[in-house]
Amino acid sequence: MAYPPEPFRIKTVEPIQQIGRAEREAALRAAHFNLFGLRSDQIFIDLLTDSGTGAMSDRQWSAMMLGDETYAGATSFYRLKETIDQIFGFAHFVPTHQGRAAEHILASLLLGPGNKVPSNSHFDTTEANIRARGSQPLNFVIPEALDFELDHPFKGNMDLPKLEAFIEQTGAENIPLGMITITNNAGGGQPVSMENLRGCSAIYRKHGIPFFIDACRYAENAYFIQQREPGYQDRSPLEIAKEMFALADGATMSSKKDGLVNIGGFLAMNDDELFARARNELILREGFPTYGGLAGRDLEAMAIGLREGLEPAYLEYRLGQTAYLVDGLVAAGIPALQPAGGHAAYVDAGRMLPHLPRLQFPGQSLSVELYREGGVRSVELGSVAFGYTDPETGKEVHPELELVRMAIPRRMYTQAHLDHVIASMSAIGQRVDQIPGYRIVKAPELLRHFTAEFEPV
Ligand code: P70
Repeated sequence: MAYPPEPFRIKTVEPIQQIGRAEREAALRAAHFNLFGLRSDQIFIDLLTDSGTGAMSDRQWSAMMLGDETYAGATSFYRLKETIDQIFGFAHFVPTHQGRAAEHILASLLLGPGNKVPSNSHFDTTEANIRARGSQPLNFVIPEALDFELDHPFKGNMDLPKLEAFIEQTGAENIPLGMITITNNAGGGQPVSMENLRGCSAIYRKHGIPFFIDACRYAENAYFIQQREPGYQDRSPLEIAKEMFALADGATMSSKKDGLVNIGGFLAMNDDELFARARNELILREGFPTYGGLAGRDLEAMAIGLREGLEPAYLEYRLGQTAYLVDGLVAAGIPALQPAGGHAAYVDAGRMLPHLPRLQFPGQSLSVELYREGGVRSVELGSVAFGYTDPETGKEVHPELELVRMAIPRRMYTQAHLDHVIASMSAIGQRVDQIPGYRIVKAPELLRHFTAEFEPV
């Protein structure tokens, strides 16, 4: 496997440093063993998220100087509109300050108590926005997604027969919204094939269910399609993106991912009447429809970032870097999900720490240990982030996988940084049986991973 060199050189640098082991231990205690509670100057390499943490290009920074801060009708909006129209092709869109604001507006317009919303896998904020309306999120990713070593080109695919059976059983009238996440973040950043998107679209449309794509990492998904799906080798990521979105009725987007910006997102759709309501809701919650909670300069950065995120040389480097991290972990004997996804390496903490029961949160434990070992911040995506108390039985429900995710910010870290991450994980691999479990001391009801407090068992 060749890892292509960065298709850019570095013009601005931001110093980072590793604090000592005793200081890291104190930092962990002060943060109640929740890595969200750390200060960034306590972290050496921050792989908490690829969301809004990447480096902008010189072209983006210079475009920000052209930001038009007019309240209504800013030219920056129209420059963004040109980009979004070209890539996504929906009849309407509104900017939002980030992805969850788009999700919130969509959920508030379509969902009510007792409704169900299927997807391959909903991510945390989407799931929480659905639950917050009294509705139920459901995940129908293909069973191959759970097999960590299975080589499958599109582990993000929806299980179409299962989706179809679910709709027949539940009744389309109880499903006001159908979704799919590309790439599938909760399931390893794995792509969805065009064939699967087509099948999904056909099922939703047959039943008259509005089909919205959670598009955060759509460019990475498009590149995987080009590389892996027969018939797409000669199509550009832009052409593939257009084809994907033509299958849907709308999209929610966090541009903090494949839009290559530090803040921003949007909600796009075709339906005129729904859009009129979305616009009113936006004015109530976010701002006027030509800025939607963002500054004019943010719209400019997004207009350029969305285009840069689709450049083939960038995508080749980007996915190569993720593969480098995954290959390094696997070579060190760490159970990392294969094949590599788009934006992150995912480790099966349940398998790496088999002595810990799920209620001692092996994923939390491994992510704390990675910080302790190497000053590296990752995120737990297991029973803390996706576990919940069943409202009917009062019992704790665990997700299928107990994951730790190391997400790679875009255009930020080098191969040597990733070597440090691999070496830190590898060192933990030598002493797994000494690693303690954790218990939750305090947690809110929704999105508890962001603020929960823990202590070692
Ligand atoms: C991430 C962040 C955000 C996200 C997403 C998908 C598929 C919607 C959103 C919401 C969230 C996160 C998780 C752990 C630590 C820090 C941040 N994903 N759909 O890293 O978008 O954040 O803009 O409201 O992945 O995966 P937004």
